[in-house]
Amino acid sequence: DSSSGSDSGSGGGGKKITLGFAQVGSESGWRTANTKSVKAAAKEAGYTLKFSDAQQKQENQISAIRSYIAQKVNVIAFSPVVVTGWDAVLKEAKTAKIPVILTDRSIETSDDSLYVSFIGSDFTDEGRRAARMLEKVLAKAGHKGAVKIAQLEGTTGAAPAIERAKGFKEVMDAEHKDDWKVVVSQTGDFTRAGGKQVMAAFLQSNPDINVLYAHNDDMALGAIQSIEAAGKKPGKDILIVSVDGVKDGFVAMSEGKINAIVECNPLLGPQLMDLVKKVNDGETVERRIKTEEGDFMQDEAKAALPDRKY
Ligand code: GYE
Repeated sequence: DSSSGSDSGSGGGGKKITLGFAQVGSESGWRTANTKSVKAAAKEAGYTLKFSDAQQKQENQISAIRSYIAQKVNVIAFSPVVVTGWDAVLKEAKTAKIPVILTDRSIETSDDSLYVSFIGSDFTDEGRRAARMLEKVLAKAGHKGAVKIAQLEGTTGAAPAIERAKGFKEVMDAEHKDDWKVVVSQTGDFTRAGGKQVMAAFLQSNPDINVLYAHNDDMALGAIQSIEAAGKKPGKDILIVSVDGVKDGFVAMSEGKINAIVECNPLLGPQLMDLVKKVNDGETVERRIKTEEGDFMQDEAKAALPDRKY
């Protein structure tokens, strides 16, 4: 290929790039699609990919990153399960001169030099968009009176859980203080099983809930099972807004069981591989790369379903 002849040691050039990718886990449909996208794009780009699944445990991700450092990969990318506690291992990567890219989720650190770029969605904005979708859903349902919201939070300490709650609350506090109230809020760990279990408990303690805001589709799908088991109609007795837009979410929406979905795109692979190449070549890259997304109401679900890519 045309890039040959520029081999400059570990800097890349004609050499095959080795990328170490430390994935969060396989907790949701979103994650499955994200993993597929990363693997396919690495293959397409001709990189050697070292991939690990941390099963939603930070200590597993830290060991995976350490092993990538020991193996002297060219670039490390990872999707941090929680926001805090990364400085030590990222300093080790820095000392070893291995650039780190954050994908999907962000971290909290006082040292900005510990990663070169962060590619992924704006979760606070997704929270705001979820509140805006709820406004539309309530108007469409002709809902009158108190809005008693149950919130299924994502993994405790994870950026999407913190920020999706924050963005939603921002709109609620600013514009709906008198009529909306989050009456129960708990983590369902972004899983179907978690959503099902926590929703069952919510319905026991607060049988008058009339809205569910779920931080992802999988928890909404689990919750739907508990709502039905309690003899209620999801999408009618309990209006549901969730985030992601995975296929199963769209199916439930086309069946009238979810009222609106805020899209969060997991197909980050191709953009990530471009970024890896630039970083490996020593180019300066954008510090923050945001993904473009849409919002969907129930009446758009059927038409959109055949075109869903994940
Ligand atoms: O929304 C959820 C997944 O970090 C954006 O993680 C991601 C979230 C996604 O488990 O389904």
